[in-house]
Amino acid sequence: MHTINWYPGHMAKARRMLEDNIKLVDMVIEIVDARAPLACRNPDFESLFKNKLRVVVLNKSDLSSKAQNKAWVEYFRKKGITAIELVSTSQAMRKTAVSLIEKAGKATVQRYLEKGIRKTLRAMIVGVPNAGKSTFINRIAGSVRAQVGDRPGVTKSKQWVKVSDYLELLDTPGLLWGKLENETLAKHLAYIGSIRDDVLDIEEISGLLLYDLARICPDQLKARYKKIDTAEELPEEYLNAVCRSRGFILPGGVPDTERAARIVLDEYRGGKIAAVALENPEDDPEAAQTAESSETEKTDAEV
Ligand SMILES: Nc1nc2c(ncn2[C@@H]2O[C@H](COP(=O)(O)OP(=O)(O)O)[C@@H](O)[C@H]2O)c(=O)[nH]1
Ligand SMILES: [Mg+2]
Repeated sequence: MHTINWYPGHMAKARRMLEDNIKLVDMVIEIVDARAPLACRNPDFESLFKNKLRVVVLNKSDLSSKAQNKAWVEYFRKKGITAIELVSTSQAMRKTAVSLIEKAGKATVQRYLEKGIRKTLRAMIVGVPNAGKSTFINRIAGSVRAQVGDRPGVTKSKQWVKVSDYLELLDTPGLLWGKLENETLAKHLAYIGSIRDDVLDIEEISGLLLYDLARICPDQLKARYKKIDTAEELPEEYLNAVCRSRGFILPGGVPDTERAARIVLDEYRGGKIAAVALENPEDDPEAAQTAESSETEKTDAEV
């Protein structure tokens, strides 16, 4: 798709920063959007995060379906990676997140204890833009944030948030690039707001989103935008139908497709259209390959 010919210049810089920060941590917590876990991840992670404890957070799980969240947790479990569904915006998430992180680090902490070392595990949050990294960190940090920042020797730029007795979290998240080389997955990244809208043709993107949603969740789409015909084959016609549904008509009877495009993207990203994922585990093009290598990955990750 020519719409997303975006090479992220700032991503190259983000990657260098990430590589530096990775050296400081024992654990990497990947925040992915539960609606598009494949798009949010990248094959580079395997080498980048080698020898690190790893946890995947299916964030915004409130914007997907229970069954799909469950299937994704299972998908990661088979790869030897602990995953949980989370809603980072919810007050109640702290307890769930902390127990997950503790569980993932437990064996390592135990190994150190056996050698007489009281190890403080250090973790960092990584994820594509808009996945919910800042929200996650703020929730986890809560009121303990100030206390940690005051510790001597902690510079302003690298602050550690104490999560539990033996876990600290780097308060600056690492920015990751998603799967831009795959057109379908790049499109998903645009839908979920991980690619800046100012480098996108938002009318084209929202037309494509509506077209895809007409196939994934036609009833909910029609409930939201009454004039949509879910059998329509032309993406741009979906946007015109939204204009008619909402009365976005400019003087002269011209549909205000730009306004409709912004509204559709906002409503989709805010979870107002349907609680459903764009991707399912069986969409993984590397699924077959992964099944074969899952044994070796498992021993690495289950430390
Ligand atoms: N519905 C929902 N929205 C979330 C969740 N987590 C984060 N958000 C929203 O997603 C947007 C991006 O979050 P942010 O933490 O800034 O993402 P970052 O770019 O990865 O740091 C914000 O509007 C958050 O309120 C979640 O679990 N559910
Ligand atoms: Mg942020």
